[in-house]
Amino acid sequence: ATFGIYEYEATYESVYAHESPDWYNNAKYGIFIHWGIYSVPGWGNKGAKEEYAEWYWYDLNEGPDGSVGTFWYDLHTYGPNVVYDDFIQNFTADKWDPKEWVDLFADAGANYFVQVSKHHDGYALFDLPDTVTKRTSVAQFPYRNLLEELFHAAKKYQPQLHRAAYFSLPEWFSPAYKKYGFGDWPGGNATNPFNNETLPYTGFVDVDDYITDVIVPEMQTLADMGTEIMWCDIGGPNRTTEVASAWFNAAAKENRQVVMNSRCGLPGDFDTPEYATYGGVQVRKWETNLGMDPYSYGYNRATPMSSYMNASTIVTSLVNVVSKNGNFLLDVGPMANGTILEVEQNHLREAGKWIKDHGEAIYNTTYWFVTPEEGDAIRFTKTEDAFYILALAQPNATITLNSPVPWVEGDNVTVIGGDAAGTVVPSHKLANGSLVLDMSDDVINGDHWTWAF
Ligand code: FUL
Repeated sequence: ATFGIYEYEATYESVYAHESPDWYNNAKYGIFIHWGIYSVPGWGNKGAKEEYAEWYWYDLNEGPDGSVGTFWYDLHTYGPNVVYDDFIQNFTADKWDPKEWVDLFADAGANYFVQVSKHHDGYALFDLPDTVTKRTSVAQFPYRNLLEELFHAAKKYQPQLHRAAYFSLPEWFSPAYKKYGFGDWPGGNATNPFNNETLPYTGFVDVDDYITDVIVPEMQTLADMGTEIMWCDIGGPNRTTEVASAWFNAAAKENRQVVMNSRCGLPGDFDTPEYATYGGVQVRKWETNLGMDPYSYGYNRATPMSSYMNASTIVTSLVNVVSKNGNFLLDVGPMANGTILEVEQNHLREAGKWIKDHGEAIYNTTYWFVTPEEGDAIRFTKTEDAFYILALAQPNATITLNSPVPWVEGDNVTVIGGDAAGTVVPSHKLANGSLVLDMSDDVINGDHWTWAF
């Protein structure tokens, strides 16, 4: 018999039938990158109200009474004559080496990255026809196709390292978006917030319809550039059924599998809790996303270096998320010149050593149907041949597992990773079915952050 490729149709039901592919389910760990004009001022208030630094333009437009204080910060730092779009010329990328970035992602143990290709400020980091927008890093500073350069550099690590783009459907201040504006999004007001002077937009072009003439061609361009995840943001008005069905079909013909998140205006293939995780296993695939900065994706100069997520938290967060069927998408906020903070690089590399050393218990695993009680510092993963026990804190002389585990008399429990790798751990079941593991000092002291068996 011959089997044809399933052809997706431009309907909700058909696109909903698509599922996250194995490469994505198995990848577990990705690096998110928020880099754009907002990286130039790079600031979100710490104190009164913390804010994502990539929301600078929005917060600035909230004016003197805004909840974040960006208006005042901006006025004191740049004076009344500088407006958001003036930052474009300082978006230089002059120290940027995309090869260094992908080396870092590979050292971190990540299997994919998601680069912001266009955030809510409407500044695209890839090339688009003049009829769609001139608000791009190709038509303006730094006059480079940043997304393409990064995708190209990542070829060094293919097929391991998958390449993807984040894409905001709404653009706060695009005049064309205004008619679709919803909630309290300001939409279409390019005014100097200090004197209310109306300013020319930088690069938005006149189009008949924002969705048809801007969003659809932009998403298609990302698909053509080979994004493996359509990592949309915000959703809202869209023509995603058309774009996604054509994209799924085209990718399948090239023997590629692609995946779409839950923010393209449709349910998509996986959920995207933000700075949050679930308490237990979610059968539907999910991916948490959060910054190494405690509350910003974009670079925030107000964040003390000591607040960035350290290697131990990276590792334990990854283990926790993976045990519940999630992926971990961890964000870095590069500076406008294209450098990633040393503190972020160091912590990513340090965590990467542990992650690779214990990769057997992380990558290509799936979840066990129970998550131990919260507070119980134990997590499980499994493959077809093995069951993994991960202790999120240094074990005592014995570990008693009160959750059901697939252990039968004679099964071997051995240490994965660390100095005691390969050590067999004596194990027995109690009358009530709990599994007991006896830890030697070598095992207890043989690892750090998370102990894997
Ligand atoms: C949110 C955005 O508003 C944030 O700035 C960030 O991009 C996050 C991943 O998604 O909805």
